[in-house]
Amino acid sequence: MKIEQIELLEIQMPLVHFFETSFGRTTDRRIVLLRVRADGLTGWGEVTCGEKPFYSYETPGTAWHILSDFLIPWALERDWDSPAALAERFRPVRGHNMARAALENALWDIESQRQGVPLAQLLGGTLEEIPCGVSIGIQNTPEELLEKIRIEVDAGYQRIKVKIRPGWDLKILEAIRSEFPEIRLMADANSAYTLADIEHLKRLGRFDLMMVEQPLGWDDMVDHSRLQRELKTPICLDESIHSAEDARKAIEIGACRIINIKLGRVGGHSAARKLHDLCRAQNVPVWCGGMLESGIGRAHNIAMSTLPGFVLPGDVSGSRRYWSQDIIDPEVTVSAKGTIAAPRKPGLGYVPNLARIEKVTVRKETFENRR
Ligand code: OSB
Ligand code: MG
Repeated sequence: MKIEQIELLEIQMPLVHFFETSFGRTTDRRIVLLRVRADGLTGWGEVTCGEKPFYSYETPGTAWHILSDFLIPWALERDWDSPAALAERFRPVRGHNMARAALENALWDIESQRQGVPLAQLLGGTLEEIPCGVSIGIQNTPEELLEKIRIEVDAGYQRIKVKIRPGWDLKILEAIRSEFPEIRLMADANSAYTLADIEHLKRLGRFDLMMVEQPLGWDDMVDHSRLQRELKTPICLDESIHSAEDARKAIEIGACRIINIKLGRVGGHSAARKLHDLCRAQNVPVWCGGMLESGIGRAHNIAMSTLPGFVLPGDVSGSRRYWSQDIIDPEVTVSAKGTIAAPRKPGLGYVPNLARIEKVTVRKETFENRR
């Protein structure tokens, strides 16, 4: 694969509804996209970091720096046999997984077009449709949250995840369960608690939650393993898992029973597949997390979610929940039974809407191959 040109673009789009977690509220998104031209084909990737270094240390600014000063020059220095070979070249960089994922994933898009198969198939995906859940942020009032849950349950989504933090947890879950006794429900704390809250967290056991996501430190596994021994509710790790190696260690010490895989957080499709394979061999269920992606990142998530170990509904949901108009055609839609059909066309299976992208682009830089 000979890369001819790489373009970095920053787009800005307001969310249809604010999204609030234990670390803050997001109303407007800034997203770095990457367009790669190679072998006469065009591939797209998305950097899935937040605007602020709260979920992880990466931001649009750090990603732009790491990509333009390191990863892009390396990608242009020679030809590549596969996207995995490029990912291997990135090894000297410590961390910055979301930056490297964007570039590697764009090459996966190109490679699947080159082979004339859907990206899902190239990755080894087998599911023809993926089960979908939604992640619902902290709202201004409990009533507004119940209203939001009602809308998503009626739309057919297979499970509801709500964000929790101290002061927005037991009472909220109590209210949800009294109105929705039967739904598949889980809670995501985004590291809002410590081991000192152990008695409090044990009370989550009353709500028949599928899991509690990342209750303790964003970089911790040891305390999570202590907590899991005391907790009936399965723990799912998100922030703490950056590789298959991390997953192996977490499983070995009993820090979780479920893992949320995010393409950006683990550094791209090659690493995500390794992590998936490891969890599958160990019978640890995985599901695909979300980062309020635009259509490009969402399409990559859909392809990954067709791998056979993605047995639980993920956070990959319809475009309309985020954007008045997404940047791909068609937009991502969800069936009445809460599934997204895996596209059957070669590549991502969704077409980037260039006019729409142009309209929301605020910064652009082009890197040409001069070899
Ligand atoms: O912890 O899963 C998370 C969004 C931004 C940062 C972290 C998380 C989330 C979500 C949203 O839960 C999932 C989505 O709808 O994209
Ligand atoms: Mg999470």
